[in-house]
Amino acid sequence: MVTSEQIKEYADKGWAVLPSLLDKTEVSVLNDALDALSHHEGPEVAKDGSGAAHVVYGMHLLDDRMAMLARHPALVAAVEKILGKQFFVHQSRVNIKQTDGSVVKWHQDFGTYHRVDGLPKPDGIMIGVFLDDIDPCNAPVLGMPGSHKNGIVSEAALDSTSEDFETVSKYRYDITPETLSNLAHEHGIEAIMGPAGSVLFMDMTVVHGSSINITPLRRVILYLNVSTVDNRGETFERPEYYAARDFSPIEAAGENCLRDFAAAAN
Ligand SMILES: O=C(O)CCC(=O)C(=O)O
Repeated sequence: MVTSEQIKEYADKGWAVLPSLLDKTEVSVLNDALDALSHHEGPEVAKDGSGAAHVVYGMHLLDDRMAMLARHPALVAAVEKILGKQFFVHQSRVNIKQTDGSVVKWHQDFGTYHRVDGLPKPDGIMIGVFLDDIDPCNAPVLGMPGSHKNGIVSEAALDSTSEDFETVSKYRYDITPETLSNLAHEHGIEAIMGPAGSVLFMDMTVVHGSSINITPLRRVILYLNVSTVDNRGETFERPEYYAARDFSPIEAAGENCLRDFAAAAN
C-alpha cells in the first residue's frame, strides 16, 4: 500500500519507489512475458546498435500477462491514490538495457505526449516495474528530483535525420545543455534503484534519462504510462502502440491475477 510519506515524496520529488511490491512468482511470470516479447518482430520493436531488441512498445496490447500487470490491484490502488481518479494506459513499453546497449537521453515523457499525442495536461504517471535488481552499476534511471515543478523544459527542433520525418517524428524534443545544467544545479540528480519486483511511480514531467549499461548484468524495466480518464490524447498521429485509442478506465483484477498464470503453467 502506498503510504502518506510516499505520497508526499511523490509530490515533492516527482517520484516514489515502492520496494518489492511484486513477489518472486509475479516477477517470474513477467519474465516469461518478456521472453515472448523479446522475440516479437514488428514495428513495435526498437533495436539497439547490435540489432538486439531495446524497446518493445505496446506490451499490454501484445501480451495478456502485461495487460494483467496494468490491472494489478497494488498498482491500480497506488495510481488511484496518487492521481485521485481512474486512469487508462496511454503507452506501455519494455525497456531492455542490454550490455553496451543504448543510452536514453535526458527527456520528459510529457513533452512528446503533449505535443505529439495531444494529451492536454501532465495528469499521469510513468509506472516502472523492475524485473532485475537495479543498483548504481547497471545503469539505473537517473532523475532530477523536483524538476516536474519546472513544467515542460524540452524544446522542439526539426530532426532531418528522422526516418519518419514526413509522418510523426519531424521534431526532436531535446533539453538544451544550458537548461540541463541549470536544472541539475537547481535540483541535483538521483539514481532510482531497488530490488526486482520494486515499482517506480514517476510524474510524467520529471526530467530523466539513463546511461549505457557496461556491466554484463541485465537491467529490464516494464513501463506503463497512465493518464487520468479525463485527460485523453486528442491527435492520433501515432499508432496505438505509442498512443492509446482505448480510454476505458482500468479496473483492478484479483490479488492473484499474475500468480494465476504461473499456476496455470504448472
Ligand atoms: O529505462 C530507462 O533507461 C529509461 C527509459 C525512459 O526514460 C523512457 O522510456 O522514457
